[in-house]
Amino acid sequence: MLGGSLAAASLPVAHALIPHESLHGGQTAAAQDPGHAAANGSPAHAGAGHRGLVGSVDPRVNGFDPAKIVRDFDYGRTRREGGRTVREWTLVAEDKEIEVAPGVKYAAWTYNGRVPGPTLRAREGERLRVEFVNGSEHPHTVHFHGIHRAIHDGIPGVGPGNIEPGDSFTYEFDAEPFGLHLYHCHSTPLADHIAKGLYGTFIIDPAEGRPNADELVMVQNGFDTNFDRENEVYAVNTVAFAYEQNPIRVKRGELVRIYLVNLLEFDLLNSFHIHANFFDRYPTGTRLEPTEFSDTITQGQGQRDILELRFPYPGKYMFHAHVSEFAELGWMGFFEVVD
Ligand SMILES: [Cu+2]
Repeated sequence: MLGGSLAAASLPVAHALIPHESLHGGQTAAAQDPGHAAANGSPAHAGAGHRGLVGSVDPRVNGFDPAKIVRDFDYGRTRREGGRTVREWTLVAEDKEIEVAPGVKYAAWTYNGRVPGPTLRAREGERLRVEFVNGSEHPHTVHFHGIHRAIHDGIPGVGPGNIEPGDSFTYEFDAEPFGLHLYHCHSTPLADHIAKGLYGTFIIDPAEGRPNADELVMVQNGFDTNFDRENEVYAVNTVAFAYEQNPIRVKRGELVRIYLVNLLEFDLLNSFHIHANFFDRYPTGTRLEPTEFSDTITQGQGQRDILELRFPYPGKYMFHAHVSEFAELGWMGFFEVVD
């Protein structure tokens, strides 16, 4: 009873330690006044007082919902060819304005109308075909991480190179190695083509599979809303504070597997910290044995890890970037652990 009331009391305290006045105050000060923001060092801190939670991002406006993206795996279409499974997807590049925090619009470039793009999921050893259709106003590619031939590497100047607006190309390769990978546009300037939103998670399951779990995809990203090559908004799965407003519900005692990918541009490092718990870490997901048991990990750009954990107690548990500035600017959320 005492423990329960202490735990309950600690939540608002922990919450208050993470100020988020700037984004919740509506349009970021930085977006409207870059000079002022720069003078204050930490852009969106400038100007806005704590006005509390103002609105939320309507998923219908964006056409995608972080609450769904977190458990949305795209297995594509399969067929058998020569005794082998061939898995196919279509990715369409599309220019699209999205809302990354309440009132903060961003002129994104997307795969299939969403940021991050669909989480493509295959099994080790399959043949994969990805038809890329460029419906954007700009040349783009799709560069997959994995092992494949140069002409299917999706970079300018090799193989088909840049795919021009209106053109298409089908990338084809085998699903190897198993693990947690990513795909992104590789046109230049590279940082811009990635930061605009052309990226997604690419999972190759080991042939023997992994133990059953409640599986979650978390793509750490950010948005440079005033074109100063720094991010003003940070998130997992694009919408700042999405999982603070709408916590991720998980079951007590159940194995939770997080596919954590860092697709942040302009900042060298990102990090993930879970409160009141620890996880097993599988770097790049390419081995079946964890290498670390921790509550905080750091990832460079393009780095990713599979994290596995169970929550022993019910309640609300925070997770966030342990880069505190990122947490304050949107990269934080909660797990709601239920019986
Ligand atoms: Cu591009």
